[in-house]
Amino acid sequence: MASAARQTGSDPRAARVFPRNFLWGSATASYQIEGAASEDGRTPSIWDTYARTPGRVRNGDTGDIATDHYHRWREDVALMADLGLGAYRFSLAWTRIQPTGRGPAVQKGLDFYKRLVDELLDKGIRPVATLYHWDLPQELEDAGGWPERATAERFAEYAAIAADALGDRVRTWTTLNEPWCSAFLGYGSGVHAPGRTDPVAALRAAHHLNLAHGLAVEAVRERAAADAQCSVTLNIHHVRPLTGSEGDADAVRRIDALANRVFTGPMLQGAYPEDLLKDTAGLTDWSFVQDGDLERIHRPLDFLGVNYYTPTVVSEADGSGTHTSDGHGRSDHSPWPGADRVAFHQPPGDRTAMGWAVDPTGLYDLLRRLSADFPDLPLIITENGAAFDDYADPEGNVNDPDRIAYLRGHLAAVHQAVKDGSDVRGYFLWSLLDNFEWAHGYGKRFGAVYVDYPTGTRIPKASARWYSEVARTGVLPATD
Ligand code: GCO
Repeated sequence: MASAARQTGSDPRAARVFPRNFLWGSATASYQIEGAASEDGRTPSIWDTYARTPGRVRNGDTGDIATDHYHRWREDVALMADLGLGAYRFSLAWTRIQPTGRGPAVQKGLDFYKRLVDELLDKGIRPVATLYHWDLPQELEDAGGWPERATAERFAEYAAIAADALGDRVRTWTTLNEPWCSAFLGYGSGVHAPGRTDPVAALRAAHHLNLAHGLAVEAVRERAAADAQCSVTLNIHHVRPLTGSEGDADAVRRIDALANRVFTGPMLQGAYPEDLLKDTAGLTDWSFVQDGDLERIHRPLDFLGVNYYTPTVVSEADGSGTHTSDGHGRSDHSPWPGADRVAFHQPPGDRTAMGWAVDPTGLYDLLRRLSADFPDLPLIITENGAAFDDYADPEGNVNDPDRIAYLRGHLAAVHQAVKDGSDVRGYFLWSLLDNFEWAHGYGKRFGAVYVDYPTGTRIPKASARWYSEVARTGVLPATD
């Protein structure tokens, strides 16, 4: 916070007023909250399989029950309405809609999302639907998964089904959430489902996710309302060099290519970056990119969704080091194909329960850079937030001053970026509820609302009240 203020020259004692139509929301994802893993025809996704594999997820936790949102959705929408939120970002579970990843839809699955969306609309909350937040149908993984082109084709069919069913109600669509994680953590380091560790498979997966995105945009645009907005959400890494050396600058370039430009290149500019192709030439010739793919991937978008938690610090290395301090989990396999000579460093500053450094200047810099690189593309922060070791006190209150400080600092950075010219249209707090934090299971609490897992009881934390006030007024209050 102090450093954000220093860098941006803003006065933390002044109230900050956000633009009038700024969207205030919260976000979740299907596998992390729904539970009801085998209800109404839902079949396993790669995350069900992964979570049930011993040793993969802390404590053996699975999403079988999660926050039981599949049964408590009405209560959860009421919570959002109480908090005065204007928008809700959620994801559709592919295997609830198409259990095998192919063929006709299951009506009960579609009906669940129709009811949810109707309830949101009834309460004046804008639904923002993500088609894919990492829960690939297991049957499609068994057929080869994202490294195979056919998976992108199946995704386009699923997107068409979803848009046919919900396109009259949902006006804001996101194709993929953080395809970097799907490709490089799922197929490179293996710390996410499906847990494969093959650098070439990771690069192939990245391309087929790009293709899936382009095909899905096409499918949604053909079917949804004429004013429907299409987007993708990327966890753009804000990469900083450890020192001012040339070698460290090159490490930044490499990681920026693998983390960011591998997606923004084809999606927003219609080409893979030359330096990425060169850096990975020892692994693959990229011949899986077929004629016409880049045109299909490069589709006009209405906004770019940006997820930001912490910056990434890198330096040049001799290749003997480890990539494990990149904040993405421990593995003997790197999620950075062709970047063996890069070392990752813990950025300075306070840490969240994830061990991630709290640094709002990273968000400010990232927004400014995106605005410079893509001046005509509006931005929405589709995730930002922090895990802390929250607990309910004997009176049943959950006080989370660290989360309030985190949100305050990051919202100040967003405000400053807007003031300096970035076209940021909204902010979604991750997350509405404590939920299944992937390989960390239920051990990490990101919610504005506390979940008592044994009973499913929801308790809005102090940060939920604080955020509610910001959302209602559009004003980030002065610190004192
Ligand atoms: C993400 C993830 C969320 C995580 C959050 C905290 O999109 O990274 O979508 O599902 O829970 O980022 O790690």
